Amino acid sequence: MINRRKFILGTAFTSLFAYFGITYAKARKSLNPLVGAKKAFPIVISTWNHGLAANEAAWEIINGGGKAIDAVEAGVRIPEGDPKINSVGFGGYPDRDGKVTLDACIMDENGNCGSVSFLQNIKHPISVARMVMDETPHVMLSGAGALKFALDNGFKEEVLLTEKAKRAWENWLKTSKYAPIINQENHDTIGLLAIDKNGDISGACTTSGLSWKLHGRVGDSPIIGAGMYVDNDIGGAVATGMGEAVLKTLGTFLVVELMRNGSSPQAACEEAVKRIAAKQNAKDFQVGYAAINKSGNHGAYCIHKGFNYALHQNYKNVLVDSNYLMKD
Ligand code: SD4
Repeated sequence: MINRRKFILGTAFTSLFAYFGITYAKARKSLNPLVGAKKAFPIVISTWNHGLAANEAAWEIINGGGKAIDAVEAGVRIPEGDPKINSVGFGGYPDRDGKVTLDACIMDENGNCGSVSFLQNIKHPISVARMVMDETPHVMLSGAGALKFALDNGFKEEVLLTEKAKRAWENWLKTSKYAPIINQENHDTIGLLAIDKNGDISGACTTSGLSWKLHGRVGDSPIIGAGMYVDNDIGGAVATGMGEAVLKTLGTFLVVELMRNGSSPQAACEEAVKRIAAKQNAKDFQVGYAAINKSGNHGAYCIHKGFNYALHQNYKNVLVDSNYLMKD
């Protein structure tokens, strides 16, 4: 027979557990606004119109049950290998000395990351960055060291300066006027984020950087937290445009931290763009951000009209114009 005392004690304990359970759930929700949010993944999002083809390659992997980290690498390899794209990998416009120098980084759901900067003559810098992540105790390799690492690991040295890019460079040499150009040729660095069916997030970013830059210049794209950042508990962000402006604000880290503190991906991208415009003269340069949160909601924002992004969600792959800050 249950005596009265035991019964009262049992009820009290049950109530206490229930109270703390609810309080804990509430606290967790207030700490992380995404707990309990409706899921909108798998999703792939990437910068500019060359993102459409990249998204397709990434989606194929994710849709087949593959991991986000494999999808983001496969996705950005498409523009890297396309000689018609003048801002990424093979066919990228060179620096002022006629050298194509490449920057790339990659990050997985466990916070592992790899990066290469100032890498020459390797068509797929993202795969070298992946190898830095997977096979070394380091995060970043640069210049001659990155090239040696790539060659030691089976990558082939190739000429990346196409005839078209060479002609554009020779044309530029006639005046050698260096001015940042807004939305150069309407396509640029590719930054790509994906959430796989498991809900895991990864990101990749790869570029030949600003055309006609000083030899040795490295932009935001290979810097974790500048060109790209992922936190599997929160979301991810990618950046494109004037790398110096992104570097000065560690833009993608900022976007993810804003989301951690409760901002939607859209609000976080807007705040990060405003942070640049508040302290830098952003009249003549472009920066664009795209972001996703853990539930698969996305956002994007940029300084000037012209930035667009490719979104693959619900089995549709579409190009979307980003809203922008400077309306006139
Ligand atoms: C860089 N953010 O090297 C890259 C390139 C880019 O518009 O996106 N240019 O600064």
